[in-house]
Amino acid sequence: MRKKIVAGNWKMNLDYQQGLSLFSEIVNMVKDEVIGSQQVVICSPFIHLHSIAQLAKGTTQVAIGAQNIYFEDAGAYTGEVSAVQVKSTGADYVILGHSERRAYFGEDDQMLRKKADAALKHGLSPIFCIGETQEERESNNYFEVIRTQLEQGIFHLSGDVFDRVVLAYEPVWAIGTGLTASPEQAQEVHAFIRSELVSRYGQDIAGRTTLLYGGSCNPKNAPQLFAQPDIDGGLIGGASLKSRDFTDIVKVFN
Ligand code: 3PY
Repeated sequence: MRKKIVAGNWKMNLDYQQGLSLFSEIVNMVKDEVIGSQQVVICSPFIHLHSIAQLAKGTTQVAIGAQNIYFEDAGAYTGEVSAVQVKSTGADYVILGHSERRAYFGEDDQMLRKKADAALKHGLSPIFCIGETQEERESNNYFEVIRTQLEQGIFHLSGDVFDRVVLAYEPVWAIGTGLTASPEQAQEVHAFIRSELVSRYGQDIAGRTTLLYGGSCNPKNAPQLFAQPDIDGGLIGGASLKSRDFTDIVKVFN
């Protein structure tokens, strides 16, 4: 059985107090309302990590993640934050390769593979994002784009460490646009990713790998998306900033 995960990506939102309040609301709602074994992960800005990890103590259902790391462990890299530092806050996950980081901060597959190595070396599970742009979808070569992102960015890992990786399919054309992939479109790509996993790592690991859908996922579309056989949860942007919406998405797995 694969782990079902609903992860919130807060992006660069919420000041320190707002983050703590939202997190407390989410933890309380999860404690009161979530009856399944799904894992909730909140990926906050760095400023919240330590404090929300303290608030999460006592609940195994809510874990903490960062949204980025640098690949070196320490040193003269002004403004960067390492995997060692993130792990020391109490976080267990980190989002890597989000399309906003690829587009605005020039992160390419070569850099991402080093970040994935650093994350795993220091006990963080990467939530590794892949997905095609609108242009790539329209020109019908999105499978090739996704295959390249997997091969160049994450498939260098051996099977024993790959077991700790979560993949998130986030079509770039569905991020911050209000457009969502239809359940059929999302399932088509998830099934393709699963088949790539089978070719690279074999049936067992492919069957155990959690594949999330991300891109304007909300309480309305989540039930149909999560009902697809190869969709094991979501990476949630805007809707993760509202405790009710986010918890309703988590509860789809109840
Ligand atoms: C979105 O839903 O817009 C996201 O980018 C989730 O990571």
